[in-house]
Parts: sequence; C-alpha cells; structure tokens
Amino acid sequence: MTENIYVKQWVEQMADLTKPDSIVWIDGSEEEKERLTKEALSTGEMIELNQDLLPGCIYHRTKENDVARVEHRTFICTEKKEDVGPTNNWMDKSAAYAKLGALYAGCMKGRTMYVIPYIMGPASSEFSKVGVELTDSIYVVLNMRIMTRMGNIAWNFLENSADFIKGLHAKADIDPENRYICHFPEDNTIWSINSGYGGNVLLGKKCFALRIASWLGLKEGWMAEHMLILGLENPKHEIQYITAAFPSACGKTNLAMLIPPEKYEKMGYKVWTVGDDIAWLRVGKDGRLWAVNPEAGFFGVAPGTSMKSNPNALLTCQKDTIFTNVCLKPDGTVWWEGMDKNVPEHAIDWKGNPWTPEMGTKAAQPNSRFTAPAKHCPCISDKFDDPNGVPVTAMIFGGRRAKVAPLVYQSFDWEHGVYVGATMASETTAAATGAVGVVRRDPMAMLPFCGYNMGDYFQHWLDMGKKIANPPMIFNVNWFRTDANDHFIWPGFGDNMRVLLWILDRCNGKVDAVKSPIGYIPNPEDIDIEGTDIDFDTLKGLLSIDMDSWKEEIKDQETHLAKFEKLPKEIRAQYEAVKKNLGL
Ligand code: OXD
Ligand code: MN
Repeated sequence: MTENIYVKQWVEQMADLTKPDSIVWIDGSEEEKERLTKEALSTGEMIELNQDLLPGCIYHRTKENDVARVEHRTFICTEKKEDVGPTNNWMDKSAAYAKLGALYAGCMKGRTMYVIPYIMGPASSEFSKVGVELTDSIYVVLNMRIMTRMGNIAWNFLENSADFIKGLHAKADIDPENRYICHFPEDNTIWSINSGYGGNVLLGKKCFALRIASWLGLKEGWMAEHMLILGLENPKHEIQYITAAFPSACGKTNLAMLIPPEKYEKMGYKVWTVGDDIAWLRVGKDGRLWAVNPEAGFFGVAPGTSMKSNPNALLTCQKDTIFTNVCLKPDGTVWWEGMDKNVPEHAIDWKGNPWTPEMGTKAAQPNSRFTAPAKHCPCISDKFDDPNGVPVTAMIFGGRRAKVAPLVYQSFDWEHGVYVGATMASETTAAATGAVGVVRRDPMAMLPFCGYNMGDYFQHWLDMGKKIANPPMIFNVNWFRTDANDHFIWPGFGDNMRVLLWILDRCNGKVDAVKSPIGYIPNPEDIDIEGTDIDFDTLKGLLSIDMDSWKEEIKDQETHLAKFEKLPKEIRAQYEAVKKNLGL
C-alpha cells in the first residue's frame, strides 16, 4: 500500500472505469505469492507441476488465439501522427482513450483488480524507473513478480513522486477483434486489453522498458534497446561486456548464457549473463557507454532450449518458474520440441488435449515460454544488480539470414554502424503473429518496439554517438547461413564464442581485418575453428561477400530507407558509400 496521492487517485479513476469487485494492493511478499498461487491453482488458471522435480514451478495455458505479440494491434497513441513515424501503428490519443475506455467500462465486474508496483532496473540505481500495473490476472501478477523488482520496494523507491508509468491491463473476453496494446508516451500510460499473452500483458517488458522507455531515452538522452548484455571473462579474469540486438526468437537468450567450447572453458574463458532481452544504455562519466538490464527475470522461448543449445537456461527454469503453453508430461513435468530426444509417448499438448508423437502436431506452441528468475541462472553476472551497469566494449546487430549476410563483419565506424543497424533484416519467427520465415527489415531489432518515429530514432543513435567519447565498436553477425540443402553451416550456440573472441580482438586492437565493400571482414585464420566440424574453406565461404546478392540487398535497402521521411542525411550518405563500394 502507498500513501502516494497520484497513485491513489489514478487507481481510483481506473477502478471507477473498470468496476472490479475488489482491489488488492500487491506487496511482493512470499505469503502473498503463496496465497495467489493457491487461488490460481484452485480456479484452474494455473496448474501445479511436479514439486519434487520442479519445485515452485507452475503451468499456464493461454487461449489458442492469444499466443504471441500482436503487432498489428499494437499502437502508439499521440497527438500528432508524424511523431510515431512510418513503422508504427498510430491512433489519435483522444480517439484511443475513447475507444479503449468503452471496452474497459465495467470489464472487471466480478473480478479483482491487482495493483502491482514495480521497478525496472536495480532498486539501488538512480536510473531505474517505476511502473504500476493494474490487472485482473493473477498470471500477470505472478509473472511480474519474476520479471521485475515488484512490491513495496517500488513504493519505497517512488515515494511521493508522480513519475511512474501507468499501466492498465484487463483480460476482458480475450477477444482478438477487440485486442489493443496502446501506448501513450506523452502521458506515461499503457493500456492493454483482451489478451493474456506475456508480451502483450507484462507491461514492464516490451511496452514500458522498450516502447515508452525509448521515448523517454530520446527526451532524456539515453537509449532503450532490444539487446542482451553479456560479460566475457578471459583466463586473466578480465571481463569485457558486449550487447547484441537480434529480433525476437533469434537466440539472444542462448548467446547471453553461452557455454564456451570445451577447449576455451578449460583455458578459463567464461560468459556471464547480465541480460537476455533489454538494455538501458547511458553515457558514463568515463565517456563509455554503460548498460543496465531493467528486468529481473527471463521470459524465454522454450522450444529449442536444450542441454545442448542452452544448458544454463534449462537449469535456470528448474525451480520457481512459470511455464506457458508448453507440453505437459504425465509425471507433472514439461517438455517441448527440441528439448531432448525423450519425446513423451503420450502427454497433454499446449491446447490441453491428449497428444502422441504420431499425431504430427506440435506438443508445445512454437512461442511457448518459461518465466524464470534471473538470480537462478548459474552464470548470472555479479554486476546484474549493479546500479551503474556494465561498460560496453562491443555492440552486435544480427538476425536470421539464410543467405547474403556473412558470419561476422565490423562496421567502419559508429555512423556506418548505425546504418548497418538501420538496414538490418531477419526472417520472421513465431514470437509475433503472422507469417514465419519472411525476410523483413527490422532496424536494430526495434521495429516492433521503437515508441516513436524511427527517423528520429536513427538520429538519436547518431547524436548519442557524438556524446560517447569511447563508443563501443559495432558489428553484425549471422549464425543462420544455410547450405544448398538448407542446413545451417555454422554450428552456432557455444561455438559463437569463437566469433565473440574475434570481435573483442578487434576492439582490443589485436587483429587486422580485410576491408570489404560492406565493412571489415575477418581474415579467416583469425577465427579459430579447431574442434568444430567446419573446415577452412567452409569458413571462408561463411565470411565471403557475394557481390551479386549484395547488389540485390542494396536495392532492397533503398526501398526500405525510402520509407523514412525523416531519414538522417548521414544514413543516406552511408548507404550511398556502400552502394559505391559495390560498384553501383
Ligand atoms: C520477447 C519478444 O518476448 O521479443 O522477448 O517477443
Ligand atoms: Mn525480445
């Protein structure tokens, strides 16, 4: 409970609108968690998992029509359309309040409204920010408890200030036709209705920590990015930090928790996880860029997570985890495609129906998730809670590209790096509704998450570059190139460390590189492939620039860049320079 008058007035107004039977103020205590869990188990909203094998773990299914973020129903609502730019859906602010207001009216009758105070960022950090989410879903409360610093700790942080993000979420009827995820950055407000799926309803994550925070970052001179943060420790116990922006479900969690190849592990290399999805970045007093992970947990994609691909993630979700839309085994544990070879002979699928492998359907929804506390991660960084975060040496952009993009290249400088990020593309995944596997331009992996005009966003990147005396070097990676048989060529996972080592060697001035039309490419001998099944020629192929494909690529970039009325001239100039390098 809080005495904060701004919070109290707003909660009262929202309760007047939605008319819940009762209001529960969330305090973040253990007792409260037990009480709410028990209630959700008794109503069937949550299912208890095998407490001997998965202590503290529970299970939830969303409606079949509600399994991923809905980009076409996500809006930025401002007074002026030009403020949201060509990549966002816009709704006039007053029209949006009126439209959603009508949907919210009385929608919590017969339900409880939970008032969730939470902090994004460490409680000890002056850079952290408070949100309050009102919701009629216990599932949301229990997830927010893992994903944020939640409860009285946030009231203490907020004190009497009016500076908090006001989030309203109502499940209503989970009606896809009336599903809206609306952001009002001018009012620090988020309204989400008719969904129960994580990315649409855990308002601290995509809605606040990316869309609203990117807007705040523009105003306040910092950046909110869709980036993992990792620390790479060498045998001398020196740790350097890298951030990487990949679109949803392209392996950020796997890279953030990477286990080095055996040879490197023996030498003493280690990767420490600071964050797996979002980075808030500020310029430090030392002129470097510093990164904080605003979240407290991981909302990771389950399918494909295995002891081979990401043992640390699997170990993290052995206790106190919420599983959503995965497959339920008869022994009360969970399974998903790509977890292991022990495909259950029979189980209950994500829709709640009996399932056998012969059926040929997916047992787990392709975007099924685990919500796990970061502190349970075996490789969590000791800087995870550091109020200042970590200094960033390298930034990586990347995505899934079956062709075209080489394994790794380095941008010529910050400005060229911003162009590389601005033109980045990736094949779509199941993290959002819509077709999967279609190449789309996803600048800085922020296409669905930038809360304002992307032309201004590129300009903000350029402006930030000028403020950072020692900016990180910017790279691009692609683990997903395929051969003639559509098989991935690069082994990926732990072996990605070999590429990270080259990246750090470049940052530390230890290796030369070849200047290509699109950036600096490694000399193949500088990437260690000993112990992989890749031979030198294959590596050379992975690093090659196919001029014909790049000529096509640059044409497509032209169409992409033409969308931005506010494209900074520097980005245009970078594009023209690369085009010229390609002989066009
Ligand atoms: C996520 C996403 O959930 O990007 O992290 O969709
Ligand atoms: Mn994400």
